[in-house]
Amino acid sequence: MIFIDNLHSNSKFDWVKNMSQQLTIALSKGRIFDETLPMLAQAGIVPNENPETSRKLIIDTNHQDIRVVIVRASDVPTYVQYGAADFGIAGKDVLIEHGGSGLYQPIDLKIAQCRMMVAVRQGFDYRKASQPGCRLRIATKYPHIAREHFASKGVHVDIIKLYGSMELAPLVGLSDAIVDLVSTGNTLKANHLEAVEHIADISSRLIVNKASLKLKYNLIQPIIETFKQAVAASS
Ligand code: PRT
Ligand code: MG
Repeated sequence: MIFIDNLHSNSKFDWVKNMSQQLTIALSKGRIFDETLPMLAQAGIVPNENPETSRKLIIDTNHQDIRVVIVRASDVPTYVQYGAADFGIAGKDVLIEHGGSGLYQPIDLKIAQCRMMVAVRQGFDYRKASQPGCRLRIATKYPHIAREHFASKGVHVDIIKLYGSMELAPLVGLSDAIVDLVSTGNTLKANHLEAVEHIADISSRLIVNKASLKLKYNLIQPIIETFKQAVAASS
């Protein structure tokens, strides 16, 4: 409730309220929205609707000056970078691909955790196929991460950019391997694929527009503090 007190009683920052009172939070629906809700609640912010059941893209909250915009997970950094949202939450996978420019990333929220992996058809001889000097076809939604990974191993790759269902690519001969996120491993198993290489541990970060942080400091800083406390309490 620190946040609510600041919002209403910190007269020192009244000029900020007069200048631009609205705070816009960019979230993707699904796991990030679900895992962010408890942290927002600790900061005293409660969305009025559930994006899974509502078709609205702008969701009001219990504060008339705070709203949530629902965007694709990979679009969250773009909304925050251009200031269309003051802050948002995005996976490290998305942030690496985006480049993170213009974004302040104060906290690893440790939510939506998973691993970026290389996976192949069960029985495919990946060790042999990925010797330095070899050439592999990789299907992925993450061309930047995949390119960096194989460059560091000295393996030549042809990257095939996909937007979803990467698991299909090796099954129909589109690629030798995929670079994708793995959480339980059930999707790989159901499609007779296996993970053969770990690239990175992934979790979601709070991202803040740098100008918003300066101009709306008294609104945003207490939220950052509350999120930090929530992460510390859960780890
Ligand atoms: O789904 P959409 O195409 O709209 O976008 P998105 O996939 O980017 O969004 P969303 O909401 O699915 O994921 C948002 C963020 O959650 C990602 O950017 C990751 O940081 C994080 N995250 C955590 C995951 C997973 N776990 C995950 N398991 N994102 C995707 N997956 C997918 C994975 O791509 C694979 O298809 O789930 C499948 C594997 O799951 P398991 O449990 O079967 O291993
Ligand atoms: Mg998804």
